[in-house]
Amino acid sequence: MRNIGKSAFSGCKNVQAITIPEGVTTIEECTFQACAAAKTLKLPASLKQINASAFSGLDALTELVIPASVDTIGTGAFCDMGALKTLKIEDSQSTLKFANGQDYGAHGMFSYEHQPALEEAYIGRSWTVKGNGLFRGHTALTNLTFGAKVDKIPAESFYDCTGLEEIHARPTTPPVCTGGNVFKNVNKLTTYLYVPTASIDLYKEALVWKDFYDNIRGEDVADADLNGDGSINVGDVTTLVNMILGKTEKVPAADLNGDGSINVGDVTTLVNMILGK
Ligand SMILES: [Ca+2]
Ligand SMILES: [Ca+2]
Repeated sequence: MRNIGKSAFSGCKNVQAITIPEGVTTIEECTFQACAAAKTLKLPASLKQINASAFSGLDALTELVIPASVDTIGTGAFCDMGALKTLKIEDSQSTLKFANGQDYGAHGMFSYEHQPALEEAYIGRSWTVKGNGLFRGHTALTNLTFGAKVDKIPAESFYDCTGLEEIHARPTTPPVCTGGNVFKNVNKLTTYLYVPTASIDLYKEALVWKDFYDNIRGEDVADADLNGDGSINVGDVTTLVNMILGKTEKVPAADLNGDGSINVGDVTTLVNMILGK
């Protein structure tokens, strides 16, 4: 199965869980619209395209994960998700394309009106959007994280996100903010910005990020994809061993077991991760 037909499950009010099988590449318009009882949604790693209103009205869903494979998201695909608490857009080197942003009338993508319970967002890749900032005016959002692969942030993306308390930026190079309005009206005195310790000075000099100057803190997060190729496998073991042998520079992300040093214990942790233990 590659494709699920337009409106195929639209209005299925008793569906509690939606799992879309591996191999599916496109979710057509309105496919799962108003499946208001669905508490879980599992999207496959094969998915490329989510069309307009595909999941709008999933009013019981609390968590949404957008797989790294997705490259386009249609108008209002995630509207009216009253219970949605966390959003995760998985890490990818490629850019995610949104059909529209907040200023598209009632069809805005992520807005307080559509996901009033959304507190936490993890964005693992760069994105483009038609219209104004993707999350503009999303006052419920308190905790925002950018994955290490994000390299630019479009204008007005978080304009008026006045509820923000913590921003975690994982990229070692500060993402380029298009224009100065990315965090307009976000309180720079009460919102903390956490960045990799070795990059604090870079963030203190970078456009937009420097506005958080006094509230920039160091935070190093373990990341097993040590060679940065998007998957965790034997290649990362090689990179880690080279770090331990002094052939490659050690990075804080390599402390996978969190004991404060980078040594053979981290190799064990990594091998166990690869073996799924
Ligand atoms: Ca890797
Ligand atoms: Ca360690």
